[in-house]
Amino acid sequence: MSIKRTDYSLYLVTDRSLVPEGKTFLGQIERALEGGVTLVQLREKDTETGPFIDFAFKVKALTRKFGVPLIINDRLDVAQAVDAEGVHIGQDDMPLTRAREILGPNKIIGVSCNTEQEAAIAIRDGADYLGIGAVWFTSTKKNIKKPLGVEGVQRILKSMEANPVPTVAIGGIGAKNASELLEGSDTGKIHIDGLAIVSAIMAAEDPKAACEELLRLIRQSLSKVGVKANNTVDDAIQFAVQAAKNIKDKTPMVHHITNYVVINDNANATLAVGASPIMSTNRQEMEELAAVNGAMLLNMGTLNDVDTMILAAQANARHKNPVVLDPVGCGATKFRRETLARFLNECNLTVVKGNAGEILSMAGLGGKSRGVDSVGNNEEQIMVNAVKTLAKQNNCVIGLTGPTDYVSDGERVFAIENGDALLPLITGSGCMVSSIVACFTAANRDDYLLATVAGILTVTVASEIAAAREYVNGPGTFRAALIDELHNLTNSPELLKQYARIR
Ligand code: 3NM
Ligand code: MG
Repeated sequence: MSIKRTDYSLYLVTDRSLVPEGKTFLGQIERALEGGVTLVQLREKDTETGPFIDFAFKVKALTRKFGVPLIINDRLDVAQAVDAEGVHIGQDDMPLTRAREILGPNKIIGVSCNTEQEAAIAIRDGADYLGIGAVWFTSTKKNIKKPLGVEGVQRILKSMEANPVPTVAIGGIGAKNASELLEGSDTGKIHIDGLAIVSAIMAAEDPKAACEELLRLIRQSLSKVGVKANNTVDDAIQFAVQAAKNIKDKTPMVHHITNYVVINDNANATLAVGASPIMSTNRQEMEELAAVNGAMLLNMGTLNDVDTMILAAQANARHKNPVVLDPVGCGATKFRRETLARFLNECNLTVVKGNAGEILSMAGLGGKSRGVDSVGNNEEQIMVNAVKTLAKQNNCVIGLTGPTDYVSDGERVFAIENGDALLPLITGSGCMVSSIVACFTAANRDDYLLATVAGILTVTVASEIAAAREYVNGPGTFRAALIDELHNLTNSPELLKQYARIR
C-alpha cells in the first residue's frame, strides 16, 4: 500500500491519437493539469520503449510541478525508468503479485476490473485502487463486449463493501453523465472515488476548461454521496497549499523570543518558508516591532526575561498579530509552571504548540514533562480530549506533536500522521514546528486552526522528504536536509497533497 495519499477525483488517461489538430500531446496534458486533474496515467500502446521513456520523463516533470502522481499503463520497466508513482495493469498484463514484488510497497498499483470476481482477486492481492469499466461503449477502446452501466458499477461496489479500496470508473465518461454515474452507483456504504477519462479531456479543444467543469461536477456529486468527513480533510490540505503560497507572497515578519539552543535553526527555518525572522529580546523595541504586520513566537526553552516576553505578547495582541507559544518543558519546574500560567492568563495567545508531555502536563494529566523530551501516554483518546479541552479553556488553538500530531480549536480536531523518525533526534525540531506555525498564522489570519495544521503538516512532510534523501544517514545530515526541504516544499506546496496523511 502506498504511504502517500492519492486523490482519485479526476484521473486523466492519455491517448496521443486523440489530440486535436494544431495541439501537442504534451500541451494537452499540461492544460489538463492546469484544469486540476488529480492523477495522470500515461497510456502508450504503440510507442517504442526509448521514445516512451523520453516522453514519460517530460510528463513526469509536468506532474511533479503540479504535485500529481504519474501512473504508467502496463509497462513496469518504463515506470521504473522514470521513477513514476505507480503502474496501472489490465487483466492480461503482468500479475499484480509479481508487479508488487518488483515495485515494492510504496508504489501505487491499479488494476482494471470488469467483474466482482476480478475485483475480489485484485483486492486480495493488494491493489491500491481499481479501475472499474467499461461503464459505457466508447470509441477509445474498441473491444468492449458488454458495458457495465451504472448498475454494473454499483454491483461491483456492493461486492467490495466488506473490503473496500479506492475505485475509479472508466469508459465513455464525460460531463454529460458524470453526476449520474457518481451518484447512481453509490451503494449507501461506498461510492466510486473518481472518474478516469480519456477522450473527453484528450480530444478537447480546451482541456483546462473541460477539466474544471468535470471537477466541479465530481466535487458536487462526491459531496452529495457523503464524503463530508473527507471534505474537511481535503479543505485543510487545500488550505495548507494556499497558505504556503501566502507566506511567500507576503513575507511576513515573525518576531521570535526563543531559546538560545534553537535560535539559529528557528531563524533559518523561518527564512526557508519565506517569512522574515527577527530575534530581538530587547524590551525597548518590543512596541515598535509589534506594530509591524506579522506574528510573534514565544518559546519557553530558556526563560530569561519573562516580563519582556509578556510585554511583547501583549503589544502584538493589541496590534492584532497572532501570538504562538511553545511551552517548552512547562511541567519541569515550579518556575515554568508559574510562568506558563502567566502567559495563559496575561497574554491573548493564538496558538499553544507543545509536545505530548508538555500539553498533557498543561492539561493536568500526569504528563510529567522532564526537560524537553516528550513523555506521556500515547492513547489517542487522551490526546484528543486534552487538545480539545485546553483549546476551549484557553480560547486558542492547541497543537500537540508526537508520532501523531493533534490540533484543535475546541470544536474541530485534526490528526496528522506525517513525520519521520529522525525528527525527534534533532534538538529543537518541535521548536522549529512552532516557528513555522507562527509563519503560517502570520500570513493566514482567516483560520488559525487550519494555519496551525498547515504549519505542522509542512514540517512533518518536509521531514519525510528530507529523510528520503540518499545522503541523509543520521541526525546531522538530516538537520541540513530538513531546512532545504522546507524551502523546496514551500516553493512547490502542491506536493503536500501527495504526502498529507490527515484525519
Ligand atoms: N479502459 P473514454 S475503457 C482505457 O474498460 C480504457 O478498462 C477501459 O476512454 C476499461 O474516456 C477505456 O474516451 C477507454 O471513453 C475510456
Ligand atoms: Mg493494459
